[in-house]
Amino acid sequence: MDLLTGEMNSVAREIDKALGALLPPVEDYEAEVFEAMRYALLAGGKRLRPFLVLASTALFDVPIERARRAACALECVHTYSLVHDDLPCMDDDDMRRGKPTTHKKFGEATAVLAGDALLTLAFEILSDEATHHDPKVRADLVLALAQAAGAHGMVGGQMIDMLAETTSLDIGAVTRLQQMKTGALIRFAVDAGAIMGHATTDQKHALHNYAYDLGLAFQITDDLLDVEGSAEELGKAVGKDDKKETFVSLLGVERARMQANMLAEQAVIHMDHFDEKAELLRLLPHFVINRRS
Ligand code: GRG
Repeated sequence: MDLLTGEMNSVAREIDKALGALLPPVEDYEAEVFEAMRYALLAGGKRLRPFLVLASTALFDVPIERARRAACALECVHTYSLVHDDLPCMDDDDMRRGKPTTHKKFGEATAVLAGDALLTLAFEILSDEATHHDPKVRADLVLALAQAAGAHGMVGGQMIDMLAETTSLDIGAVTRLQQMKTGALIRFAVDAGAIMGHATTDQKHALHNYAYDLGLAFQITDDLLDVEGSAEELGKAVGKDDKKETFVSLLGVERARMQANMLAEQAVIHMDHFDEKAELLRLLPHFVINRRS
């Protein structure tokens, strides 16, 4: 197993354990929603965003127990977005991470509540003193995640995505939509490193540019997988995007793949600002564009 795969597997195990401990135990009258949160959050997943938080905080030697909490908060928001995105009123999906979607298993109302509770749990984790002793750092993390997840970030991107079903978007609009819908949380991952590590302005810019290119490369690959991947490998339905413009519908398969490769190479170059501590961040873009799930 190569260095990156080994590290990603080990981060996934570590994050699963930490998330399990942060979730409320399944008891009392509200047990059903606790169980749905657990079901959605501990259903597998690549844990790519937590990995990015840990890799970017490691650049600044942030203590791992603090970094892990920020990583878990981000995964809670990501999982909430998947739970809500799968609902019948949005993408109406039956499978996610190789298992029935949360609303298929627990019903729509409980899935909505589980998503809401995961979103709010993220901010509870970040604002707890255990995440950082300095209240300014905690407030900066909360602000950055709220901005990434909210109306000018992921939620806004999802709104434009819904519009894309009835309106034809050009490449600029699709890029903006994806930078909001998928890119904003990826940017938060590296922002968390910069905030907790008190990065310099140059370091912040380098990390931001890295996340911008990585996020787009990730999304182009997602669009390619929607066309070329299999439901077995992806653990979810494929061909869901055939009614709206995507990078693949606008650029074609070959140009989309070339664009993803170019973005991945560019992302690696942004890491020239850092020493050997950025090795995992240098390896990640290659993984992102070659993934099969
Ligand atoms: C409902 C507010 C709200 C937002 C939903 C992110 C999103 C917005 C919807 C997800 C739909 C989707 C499939 C987007 C494409 C990119 C993406 C986020 C893929 C899933 O992320 P992975 O591949 O998933 O990291 P795992 O399961 O590995 O965590």
